[in-house]
Amino acid sequence: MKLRSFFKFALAATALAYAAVGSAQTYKPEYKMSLVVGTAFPWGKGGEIWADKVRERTQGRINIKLYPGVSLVQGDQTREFTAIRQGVIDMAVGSTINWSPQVKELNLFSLPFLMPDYAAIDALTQGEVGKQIFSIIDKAGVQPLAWGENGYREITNSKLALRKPEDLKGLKIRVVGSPLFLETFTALGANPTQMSWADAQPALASGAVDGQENPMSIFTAAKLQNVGQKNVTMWGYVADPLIFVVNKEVWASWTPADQAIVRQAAIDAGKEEIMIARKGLVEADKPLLKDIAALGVTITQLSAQERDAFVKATRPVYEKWKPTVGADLVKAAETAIAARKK
Ligand code: X2X
Repeated sequence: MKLRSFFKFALAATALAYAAVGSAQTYKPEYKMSLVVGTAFPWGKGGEIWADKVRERTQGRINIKLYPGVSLVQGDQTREFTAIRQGVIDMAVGSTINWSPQVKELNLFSLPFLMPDYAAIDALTQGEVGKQIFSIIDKAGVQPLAWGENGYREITNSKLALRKPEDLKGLKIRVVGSPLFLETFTALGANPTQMSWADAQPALASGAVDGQENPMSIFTAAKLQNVGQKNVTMWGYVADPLIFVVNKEVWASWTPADQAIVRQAAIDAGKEEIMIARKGLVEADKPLLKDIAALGVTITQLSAQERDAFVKATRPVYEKWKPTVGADLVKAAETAIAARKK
């Protein structure tokens, strides 16, 4: 080898070595995944499934640690989205409700009685509306990858079996951190109070609040019957999807091949998580409700007419929030739901 070509070779080799080291250094030894609840819940389980698949399929190149209880933002779930964008959190499986203070379009799923059944949720998340929402999240500075599900949020309380809006009068109900929830429960005549999930459980236990609304999978895993929640009314007024996301800088630091692995793992985990979240609620005899009733909980099913009274009472809130969510987006959602395969 001539001296000049030797130098050229050495230079190229050095550059290559630097490039290799450089890209290796952009991979962190561990990535932090934020979740509101742990692996005893379908939601936390979904996060675990995602992390396991990624670790396996990348041969450990991407190693994820779970942080349930939104501990990376000291339990304040309404700050989670900002923390993901800023890089305090590397990735998350988050509820549309908790991110709606920053991404107002996510209030779509919290419009009372928008989605009458599971097919309606799927019509949104698996269709054009889902794509639009992902592009909005992307523009808001976070990389969206897949959908999961927390579930239909049923109303529970310690006082009585609710059958009509008037039954809510004066009941102190804990709600999550979007103003839409305060307005919905105020319209129903209840006395809503906003607090984090971490604060909700002691507040229910002490009787500081009478009731709350959450999916039945949350009810069972958190054992809400032990904090006075002896009455459940199945009204299916709102369901919150979950979204699997990654911080943008973290996303950009991965090779395209690893990005594809993480995305596919999120899609696979999301599908599994949705099945776990719906387990016991989609079968004809709804075994999960039987299990809950066996714990001494009264489960109230509303007739179509009874449910309609709740729909009517909350309709002004739905109308009021339309422009905030985006009139076109709401219209697209209503159209997709009307056209759904049941
Ligand atoms: O706080 C709640 O109610 C919960 C756990 O369902 C959410 O994080 C939206």
